[in-house]
This record gives sequence, C-alpha cells and structure tokens, in this order.
Amino acid sequence: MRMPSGFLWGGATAANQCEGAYNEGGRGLSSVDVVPFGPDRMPVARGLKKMLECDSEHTYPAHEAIDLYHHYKEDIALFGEMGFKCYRMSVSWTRILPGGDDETPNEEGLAFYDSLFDECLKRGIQPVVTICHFDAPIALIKKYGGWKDRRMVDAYLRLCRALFERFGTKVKYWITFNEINMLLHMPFMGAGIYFEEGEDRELVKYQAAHHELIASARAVKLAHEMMPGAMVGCMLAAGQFYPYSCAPADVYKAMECDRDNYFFIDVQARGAYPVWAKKRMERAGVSIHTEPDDEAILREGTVDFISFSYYCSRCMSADPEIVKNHSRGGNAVISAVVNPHLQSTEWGWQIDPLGLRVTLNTLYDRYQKPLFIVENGLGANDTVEADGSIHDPYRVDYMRAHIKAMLEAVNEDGVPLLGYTCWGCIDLVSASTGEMRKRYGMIYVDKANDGTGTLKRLRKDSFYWYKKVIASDGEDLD
Ligand code: BGP
Repeated sequence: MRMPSGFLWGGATAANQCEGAYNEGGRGLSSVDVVPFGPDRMPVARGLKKMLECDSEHTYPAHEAIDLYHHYKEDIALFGEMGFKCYRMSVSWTRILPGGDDETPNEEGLAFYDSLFDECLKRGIQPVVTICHFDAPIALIKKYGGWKDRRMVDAYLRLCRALFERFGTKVKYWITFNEINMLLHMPFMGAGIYFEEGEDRELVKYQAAHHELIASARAVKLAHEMMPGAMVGCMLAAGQFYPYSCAPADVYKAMECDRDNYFFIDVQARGAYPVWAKKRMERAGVSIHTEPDDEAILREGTVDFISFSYYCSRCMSADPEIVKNHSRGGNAVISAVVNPHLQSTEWGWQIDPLGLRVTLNTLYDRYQKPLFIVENGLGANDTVEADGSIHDPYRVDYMRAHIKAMLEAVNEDGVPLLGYTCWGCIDLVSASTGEMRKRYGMIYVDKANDGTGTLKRLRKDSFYWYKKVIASDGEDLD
C-alpha cells in the first residue's frame, strides 16, 4: 500500500515552540513568552494564574527554544534531505504586528518569513501556515483581555491581511487556528484568557470561542478573495472518546465528550452552530453575545479542509468512581480515563494507532471534506551515543503503526487525505510541560530542560527511516 503521488509528506512545528529570538527583529511580547517552565506552567496556561510579564523567579523556554530563528536555513535543508513535500509551521503574530494590531506590519518580521518560505520552495517544500498557534499578543491581552473581546477579530484580520498580501503567491495552504478546541482546556495558551474573580468561566470561554469562530470564518473568506486557489483549513485536537464500557451511559458520556471537541469544527465545516450546542448552552445558562451578521459570516466562511492532530484516543466513563480512580489517561491536558487495553508513553499518553483510522473515518463521515493529519508523533527522551548517533526505535515503531493505519484508512476505506506532517519533526519545546526532554523530532537538538546545550542538530535513526518512507510514498515501512 502506498499514498497517491502528490501526497504532502512532511513535518510540523509552531513558532512559539521553536523560533526563540523572542525579543529580536522588532518582535513584541506574546502569551507564550510569559508561560513559564515548572509548576506554574499549567495554572498560567489554563488562565488560573495571571502572569503578563516575565520575572526573575521563573524560566521561560520559549525565549530561546531551539533558536530556529537563526538556524532555519540549516533546519529546512535537513527537512529537504528527508524529502519533505511540505512543512507545517506557524507565524508569530507579534513578529508581524508587535503591538498585536499595528496598522503597518513590521518589515523585519515579514522578511524573516519571506526568506524562510523561499528556503522551503527552492527545495520543493510547500509551506502549510498556521496563522495562530497558541499565540496571543500581550499588548492585546492587556488592552482587551484576549479573545474575550470581539475587537480581537479585527486585530486577527489585520494579521491575516498582512500575511495574505505578502505571501499569497508563496503559500497555498493556511490553517486559521491551531487546535481551536484547546481554548476550553488551556484558555490562556489558546486564547490569551485569564479568569477574573467571580467571572462565569463557561460564558467567557464560549464567548471567546464565538469570536475565534467569527475570525476564522472571516479569514477564510478574505483568503479566498485575496488568493484565488488558496486552501484554508480548521484544526482540531482530535482523538475519539471511547466509552469505558458498553453500558449505554458510558456510550452517551463518550459522545458528549466528543461533541465538546467537535463543537468548533462543526461550525467551521458546516457554517452554523449545531443544534445540540445551542441547547446545551441554553441549559447551562450560557448566553453569548452575537451580532446580526454573525450567522451569515459563519455560513460564508466554511473551510476547505479539516486538519487535525492525533496523538491518542481517549476514554470516558459515566461512573464518577471510575473517573476518579482511573483518570489522566490519554492526553493529560484533556481529561480522560485510562484505557486498560492500551500502552502509555512515559508521559502517560496512550498509544492507539487504530484510533487514528477510527478518527479519520469519523471525521470524514461527519464532514465529507478532505482531511489533513498535521500532527502525530511520540514524545520520548532520547540518548545520544558517544559517536553522535541516536537510536530511537520506539519512535519508528510509533510512526510505522500510525502511518500503516493512515494507509489503510486511505486505501481501504477511501478517506481523502491531503497530507501527513509528523509533529516536532525537529526537537522543540513541549507545549504542555515546557520541557526539551520530551522530544518528538527526527532531528535531535542539543538543548536540555535547564536551557543548557550547544543547539547542535543531529540526525536520529528515525530521520533515515522517514526519508525512506517518503521516498516510497509509504510503501517501505521497514
Ligand atoms: C499539540 C500542540 C502542539 C504540540 C503537541 C504535543 O497539542 O498543537 O503545539 O506541542 O500537542 O504536545 P506536547 O508538546 O505537550 O507534548
């Protein structure tokens, strides 16, 4: 089995986790810059602890990250050596609009991405650009409280216009927001939101979600107007919820958890709020503010493709005792119950390749739009041998099993799939833990959790393996 020719094999990163150079090139401060390493990371990312400045008591991994800002030529050359057909990356909002909504974009920021895209294109690598990947300008968080406020929509569109104008001829694939459903789980990371005392948190989150959905729809429309032929997608942190047992209450509970995630994508793909969401919000007393044109905006701004990350499936039970005793399965950011049939990674993320086939089929059944796997991979700690080699058979095993499931979904089930970009093709800072030790790359970067390291890049065994996979369009997985 192989993928059709033209399939977009590649890798994925995000500006906030790899660029570094947080205060260079005229860049303004962004949400990720103030999310520290250590025990305060999650409270800040979840919007429970307000931190809008950096201090000397904390360290901030995003400040230097792997310094892709100064290494991008070397890094893209390595991507080219692996045979990448595409590179999914994100732009840093405040590199382009340092204050978040500046009238004139920062030329130094635009020039950086211009040069980065040229490096890609000269190697036959298509950039796939995420406009906003866990990134909100601090200036706008201070001014508006992040996506709580509708004025964020105009600021975001200003960013889009600057990008489309400058890069419309170089970039065909765009993604409006990374893992938009993460807003519900990490509101500060996802939307620059921290909660004030006494605030109705559900209302705040769904109001912000509405603003992001309006921004996304308007961006899709703008992209189509400014760049005929552009393909614009939404992006979901996917991974189906399985019922813990076949008890109907567990099945229903799992469906409800899935709906929490699908909520955003339902709107972006179909152009309207699903009826169950309206009912649910009504029951919860969540009454968001909308404007008269909103329905039309959502209807006219549906996406061209559905992209998603897949690391693991999830499991849920309706029984509070089981939830209490078996929680922290799957992705720790999204709560789930441990699935007793699956193995877990060192970080407790459960490994389920068949779940990728389930997810691909479910998403296609639900939306009938082309899909794009834009994140998948294994976070693991690697050892560098004395000769500089890195043996990572665990990563190859993980990827082989997932790519096989993808091949089956495409060849046997007929799911239309645009591409596959493995996450963190080069080691980078972990979004959830801020660690460097949780490595996803096929390219090793010499940098430790404590910030030390030479930043030297090394090829892992998986580098050579993935190169073979791409060259054979997935036929050679040995
Ligand atoms: C997704 C994010 C990425 C990335 C990945 C792995 O949620 O879109 O930014 O980091 O997960 O997660 P982590 O870095 O926490 O291991």
